[in-house]
Amino acid sequence: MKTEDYIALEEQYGAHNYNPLDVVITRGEGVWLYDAEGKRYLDCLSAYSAVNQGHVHPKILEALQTQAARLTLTSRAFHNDQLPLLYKELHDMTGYEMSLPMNSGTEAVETALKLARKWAYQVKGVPRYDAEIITCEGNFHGRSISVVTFSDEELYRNDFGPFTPGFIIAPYGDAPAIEAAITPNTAAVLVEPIQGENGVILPPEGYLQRLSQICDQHSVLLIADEIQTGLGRTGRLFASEHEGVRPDMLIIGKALSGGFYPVSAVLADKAIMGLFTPGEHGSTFGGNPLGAAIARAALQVIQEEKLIENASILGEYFIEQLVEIPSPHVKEVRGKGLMIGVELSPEAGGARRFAEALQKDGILLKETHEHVLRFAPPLVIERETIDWALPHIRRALNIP
Ligand code: IF1
Repeated sequence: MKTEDYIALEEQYGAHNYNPLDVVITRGEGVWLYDAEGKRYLDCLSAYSAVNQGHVHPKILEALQTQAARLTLTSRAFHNDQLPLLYKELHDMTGYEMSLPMNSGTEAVETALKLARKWAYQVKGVPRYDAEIITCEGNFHGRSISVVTFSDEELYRNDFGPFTPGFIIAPYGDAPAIEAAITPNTAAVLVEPIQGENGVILPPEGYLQRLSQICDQHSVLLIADEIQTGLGRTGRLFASEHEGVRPDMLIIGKALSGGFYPVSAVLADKAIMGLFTPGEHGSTFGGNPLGAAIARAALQVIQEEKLIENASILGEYFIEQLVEIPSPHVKEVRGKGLMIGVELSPEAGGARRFAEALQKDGILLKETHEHVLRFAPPLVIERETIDWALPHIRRALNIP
């Protein structure tokens, strides 16, 4: 079958909840993707940072194959021999005393919201059910009805009401605005250290630190959604570390499985995580042995192949090189590590056509919020590959 044949099937039989580029990917290896005609592309999206370890990483594949041949799912009615090891390895790697495994990032976000509300009632003494959670303008935390409740992107909310009460939206990057939104009923502040979907928006220096101080002063939990920024993407294990902040709850997903399987988790210390009692929360696949074995291998790859350092060094290099590219269309280049956004001016006519120009030159990425090209290759990328890409990016950024 050819590209157009696959696309025709999708057009006829699939829900149209996405508008993908006209490319059909059939194979991935490291930073490279191959389409139905065998054309090679540099992946600069990494499945929104789920493939930090590179496509089909052999060590993670081996862990999947070995575990899948032994045991995939038992339900949490019984223990299994992989989850306890993942718990311990997450503790050793992140320093958090406990974790709760889920599947999608949205489920982990919902888990953190439930836990924050429980903490508000049982520890802070907020009257039931008056707990409030403050979120930020421009946020993206997933697609469930409660989570899109606090999105300010109409596209994500349209026709999905009625919505869930108890959420407040405050400007992003503005710590005093968060403090002003705090009431005696505030349970938590939920924040992305860098807003990915909103166009790789970095808050002002010291923002997270200020947020952490404000939360401590007002007995409010700080929850960091590091589903996209975490696990090396910004050149540190967690983006929160750039400011020396240790959130009360930290949410991870995506690269936790290296893109092989949906695995997410909420990290917290016992004083918070210990509030969950048996039966109060869970999911069929949450903590299953196959996902746990895959996550263990995915975390080992990040450490053994020094992907965090690579993201830091090559992210700095990539940004420096992108800043040097002369282009009438570029308004700003910004990012941290290998989480990079190139914002185009409104006169450039939208980032989609530049993404299509890059696709022709063998580079795949996604525009976001109309005017931003997001460059987020797998963290295994090498300098030579960036050097290969730069002339193509220069050409694409100079189309008329
Ligand atoms: C889509 C966006 C990115 C996330 C953060 C939670 C989740 C995500 C910071 C939920 C998921 C994905 C979802 C996917 C596209 C992609 C995305 F464009 F939607 F916003 F990355 F920016 N927190 N992001 O980035 O995790 O339930 O998806 O596992 O929905 O189109 P999930």
